[in-house]
Amino acid sequence: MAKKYDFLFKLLLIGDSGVGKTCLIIRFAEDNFNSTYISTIGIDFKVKTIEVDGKKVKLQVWDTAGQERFKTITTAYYRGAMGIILVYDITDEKSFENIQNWMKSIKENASAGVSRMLLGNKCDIEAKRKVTTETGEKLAKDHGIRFFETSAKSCINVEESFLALARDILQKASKKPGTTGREVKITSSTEKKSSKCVLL
Ligand SMILES: Nc1nc2c(ncn2[C@@H]2O[C@H](COP(=O)(O)OP(=O)(O)OP(=O)(O)O)[C@@H](O)[C@H]2O)c(=O)[nH]1
Ligand SMILES: *[C@@H]1O[C@H](CO)[C@@H](O)[C@H](O)[C@H]1NC(C)=O
Ligand SMILES: *[C@@H]1O[C@H](CO)[C@@H](O)[C@H](O)[C@H]1NC(C)=O
Ligand SMILES: [Mg+2]
Repeated sequence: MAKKYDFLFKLLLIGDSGVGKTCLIIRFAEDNFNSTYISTIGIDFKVKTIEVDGKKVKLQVWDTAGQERFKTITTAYYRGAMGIILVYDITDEKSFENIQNWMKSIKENASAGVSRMLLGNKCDIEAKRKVTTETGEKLAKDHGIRFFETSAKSCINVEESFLALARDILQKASKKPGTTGREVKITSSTEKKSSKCVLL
């Protein structure tokens, strides 16, 4: 009987509509990309088990709709999140400016001590870049959080960023036992090994 996972972490992605939250989650969980844009309605989630420092960590990744009309539904999910990933689009200045509003939402609705991370997505379209890497880095530094530029399409820093956030949460959990979602499940089922990024 093998342990299925050692820890269960709930993560949440937020950010303006169209920045690529759903695509990042699909790239991470299924290693796939489809450029057909289907805007998320309300909330959805995917799971993936990864290995962090020798521990099996099951990530339950919640995908929120960026559209304003879903704000009431989506903010209700902030409280249960151990990690919140703020996403903007490097080709869309407005989505970057709005990060401060998403930060405010976290402050109002998430648990104190939630781990945050900032992602500048769509870094594959350098020609249309509006937000410099330095600008993104500076904002993250001001908030004392991690920063990555990612591409769900070209598979850049997707797995790396999720892993980094999971590691931060794991380290917090080890320091304060009993305060996060440690769960040990004894089952005999085996899970599919995570695939490496495949460009389609
Ligand atoms: N070039 C490029 N396009 C991307 C990338 N990620 C997402 N897109 C495109 O951006 C559009 C929006 O992506 P979604 O993942 O649906 O955006 P979202 O943030 O989930 O949007 P909402 O669900 O409305 O909040 C789609 O047409 C994607 O194909 C990327 O890394 N590079
Ligand atoms: C992409 O998604 C759309 C909508 O779900 C679907 O019709 C299309 O076949 C998909 N494309 C590929 C290449 O899978
Ligand atoms: C989020 O915070 C705002 C401001 O404090 C509050 O009005 C709203 O009810 C909160 N939403 C949830 C779902 O708790
Ligand atoms: Mg979406």
